[in-house]
Amino acid sequence: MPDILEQLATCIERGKVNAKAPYPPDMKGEEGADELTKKALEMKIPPSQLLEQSLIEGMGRVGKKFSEHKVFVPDLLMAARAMSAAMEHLKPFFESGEARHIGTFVIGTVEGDLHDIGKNLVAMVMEGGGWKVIDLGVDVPPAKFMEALEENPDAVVGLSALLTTTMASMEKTVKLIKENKPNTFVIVGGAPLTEGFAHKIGADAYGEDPQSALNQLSAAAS
Ligand code: B1M
Repeated sequence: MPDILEQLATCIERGKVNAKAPYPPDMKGEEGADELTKKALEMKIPPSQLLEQSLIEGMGRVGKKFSEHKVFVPDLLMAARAMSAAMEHLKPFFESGEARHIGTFVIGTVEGDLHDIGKNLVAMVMEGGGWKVIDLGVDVPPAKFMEALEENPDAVVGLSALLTTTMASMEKTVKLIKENKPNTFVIVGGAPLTEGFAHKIGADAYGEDPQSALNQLSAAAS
């Protein structure tokens, strides 16, 4: 792998956004995801290689450490920022079709629930994993998920719930999706959930954390 790809993967993993960014302190003054992505594109490294070997690789490393409780929410947020800085340079290639997303992921926090921190982390890690993310926000009624599926028929759906009371709206949402689009892959997650609950309500998968959601969806897509 060219050195620049490994350097860029490290910037994503460590959350080094650009040369001016003071974080992380041990990388102060070094080039970050912003400059290195630009340089790699100038070196004619294909955007898809950049995406897979640097951006997805870096986010994968930090996501795995998060699952293992070796890093925490702020580390994941900084990694996502570095990822966004890199993605700004890759956007034109996605728009032209030169680079492709793995698939489309529609995510939202279910109706009645306003918690979005975990949902946002899942969205960031999925984006970092090469998925196009459509984030419907919080307090999303079941019908709004269906609307998103009408517009993106091949999308997979992620539902988040943080309240025991809103687990019921999660069940309602899964039911509506499965009744109307039985082939849609649905993954659910959130602190009060269990794998058993996910299966009971008819979801296809339970994501314990963002990385586990990414791994399961990427496996289902391949
Ligand atoms: Co609320 N709240 N809250 N709250 N809040 C909890 C969840 C609670 C456990 C606190 C408590 O009582 N100890 C409790 C729920 C009890 C229950 O039902 N079992 C609770 C309550 C009761 C409430 C209110 C009802 C309080 C009130 O008004 N009386 C109210 C409800 C409002 C509503 O939603 N309608 C309420 C409001 C709020 C705030 C608005 C103040 C704020 C939310 C701000 C926001 O999200 N923008 C808030 C917060 C911050 C919390 C706590 C403190 C933190 C939640 C959080 O962000 N955790 C929480 C207590 C706690 O957890 N210590 C609490 C960090 C986040 C990274 O973790 O969301 O679990 P989490 O996401 C994880 C995984 O679950 C997973 O990945 C993430 C990363 O590992 N994951 C997925 C999540 N979604 C996934 C989807 C996937 C896969 C994985 O696939 C699709």
